[in-house]
Amino acid sequence: MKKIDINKKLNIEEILKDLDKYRPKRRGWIWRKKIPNLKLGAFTYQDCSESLKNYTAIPSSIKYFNNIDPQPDIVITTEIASGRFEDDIRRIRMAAWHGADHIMVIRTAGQSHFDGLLEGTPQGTGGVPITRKQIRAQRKACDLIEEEIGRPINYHSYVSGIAGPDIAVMFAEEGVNGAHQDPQYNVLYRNVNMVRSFIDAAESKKIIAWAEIAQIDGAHNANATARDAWKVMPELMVQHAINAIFSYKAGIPKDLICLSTVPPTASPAPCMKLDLPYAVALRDFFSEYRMRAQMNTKYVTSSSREATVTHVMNMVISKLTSADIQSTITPDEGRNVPWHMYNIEACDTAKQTLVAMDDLLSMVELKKDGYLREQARELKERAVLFMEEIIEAGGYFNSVESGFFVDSGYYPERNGDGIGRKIEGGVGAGYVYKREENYFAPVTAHYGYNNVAQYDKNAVDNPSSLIGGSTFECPDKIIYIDELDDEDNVHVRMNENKDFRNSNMIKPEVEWLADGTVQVEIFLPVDETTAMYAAIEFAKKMNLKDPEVIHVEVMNPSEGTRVQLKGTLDFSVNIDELIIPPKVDVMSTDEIKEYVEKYPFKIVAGTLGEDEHSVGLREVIDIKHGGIEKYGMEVEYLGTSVACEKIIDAAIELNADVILASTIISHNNIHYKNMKKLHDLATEKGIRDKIIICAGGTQVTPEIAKEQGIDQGFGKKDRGVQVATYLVNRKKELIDSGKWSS
Ligand code: Z97
Repeated sequence: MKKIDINKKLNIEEILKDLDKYRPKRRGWIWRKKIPNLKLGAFTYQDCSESLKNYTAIPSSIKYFNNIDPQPDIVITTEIASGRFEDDIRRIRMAAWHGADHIMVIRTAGQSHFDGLLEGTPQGTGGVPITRKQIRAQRKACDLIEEEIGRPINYHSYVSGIAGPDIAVMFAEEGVNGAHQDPQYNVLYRNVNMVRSFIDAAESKKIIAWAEIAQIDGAHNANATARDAWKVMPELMVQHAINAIFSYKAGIPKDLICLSTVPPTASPAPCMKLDLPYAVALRDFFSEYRMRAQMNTKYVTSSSREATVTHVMNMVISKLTSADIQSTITPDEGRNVPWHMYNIEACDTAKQTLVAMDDLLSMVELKKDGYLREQARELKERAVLFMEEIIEAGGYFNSVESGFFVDSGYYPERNGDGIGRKIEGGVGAGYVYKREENYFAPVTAHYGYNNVAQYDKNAVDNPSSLIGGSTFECPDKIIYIDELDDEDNVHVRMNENKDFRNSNMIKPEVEWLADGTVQVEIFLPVDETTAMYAAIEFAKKMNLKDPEVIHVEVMNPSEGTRVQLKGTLDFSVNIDELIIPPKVDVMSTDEIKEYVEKYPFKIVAGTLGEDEHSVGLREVIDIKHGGIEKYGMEVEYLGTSVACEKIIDAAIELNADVILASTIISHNNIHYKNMKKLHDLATEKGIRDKIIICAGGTQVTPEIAKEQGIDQGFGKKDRGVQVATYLVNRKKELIDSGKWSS
């Protein structure tokens, strides 16, 4: 398989080629490798892991920290859910570059009710229907991307619903590394029959164990479903307990059993007082297991700002209680717009926040007594009480039938509004049969009674040896079915947008290549309702098709409202027709400083003639505005309206090697005249070849400046760094060419 060219787009056609023969490079979940005392740039990190080969650092790093990209030791998840797996592959690559190493593929709505495996690549809504082809293509892409970034990627989806065991088998065959598996999820939220769910779970968990898949449970769904999420904390612990011990007994090692923890509440509730004791109680109970920390999505709205704060607060808890996997849910949850940029933004939020708290636990300790511990103890006691009540009621099935779960009461109080399911009811009821006495499955990773000895006593521990290996041991036995649907398949979809694939034509995109979607942010000085309707009108006039408000926030009921809307554009841009001016490279702060230290600069500066406009020049000079002083260049500022003669005399007197003159006024072409005058005077006084003369101003360009005989001109967009870069390069040039002695 060809490696990815890091400077090129992923070639999806190439990934789809020969998929029938593709085998995943590895199986099993991989944790990050922690590197204590990791030195990066000016800093030493304690809770970071191996750095990436290729990455995109957060913006401040690119600008101020030499592009370092410390990777926390916690695995970072991103959820991929556009409905088209071919576009999600591109999103996986972007997310991986930003620090995600756990790619969770959301299944299409209600897939739990499909009673078998789907084939092909149907387009989904709210996720993709999980099929072998999609999984294989994405695992293949992950295999390539992980080489590119230099870190393993854990690929993940869901083993649930009626076809749970079938999916587990396919995941094991295809090298899937993580999976949600929790029969309680099926029972409570998908109304799958409970007996069937638990039997299926036993088989699925056995297979998950064989494939060394990390398992995440489903307790957090109670949190998201409950009316008041903080009231179901004891029940969440009970659900974790049931699935954790079940999984362990089915053979999954404890360090691959991950509790899906969610801080139950969010600000404006005093969330730390509720969420932290809960997290501590959970760690007390389940210290041998792993914690997958998901953010609170229950109280997420369409405000991306608010969601980000919740996410960050949740990560404080993750850090204080040492979570192992950090999820990154985004405003997508509140808006139902799973867009590339929000996936990536949330990965950056996680990375930035976790790195910010590096080594926090060496400075801060959770109190061993007082409110935190009392509260944690109280929660644990109520959880134990809940579990005892389940046993009293005759076990889990009876307690579900009695509506114990997701009740809105503050346990042990019950409001009688829990989710009740019938033992004999639900989807798939009545399809559980006792295995026959001679039942036999030639599968080593098989759960429960499997009458092998009658065939071969030596094969008892390895039943698949009787058929020369099952698909797990002999992947060549896997039957790969390609697209069966002529209309809904990846080739048809890619043909529809082929004009935008590796071409010079581009269109905006948020989820699918060339979907044309854009987001517009508008502030209108009116109330909420008026603003929403007015925003749609503005969007229509901007030629946006199907405009839709996705977020609205009142700034003040009378003064105005902020509206975010989305819409689509039905035109494209030809990038070959763009006129892009060549990029002027600027030097890094360190590079300039280093040079200035070796070759100091003495600069005289002022605004010329009768020009009183000093703001631009001051910005170029002053350290506070990022001006050239910050690089150690010494500047003698002569003030405003300085005569050309005076600047030249000052330069001679101070033995300066640079003159920076500002000339904003341009009537009568006075700026031309003054620049020329500077050059002429310097020549007259015999210093022209000893001095670099630069001028700046709104009407100044390098061409105009040079025409007047001076060295360089700077315009509106130039700042200190452009001027400093030029001065360093020019001085180097003069020294290298022997015109100046060093
Ligand atoms: C998370 N944001 O990170 P279906 N089994 C379990 C689940 O939790 C889920 C499914 C199956 C969430 C992920 C919600 N969880 C989204 C234990 C879904 C999926 O394909 O929707 O039928 O089942 O956990």
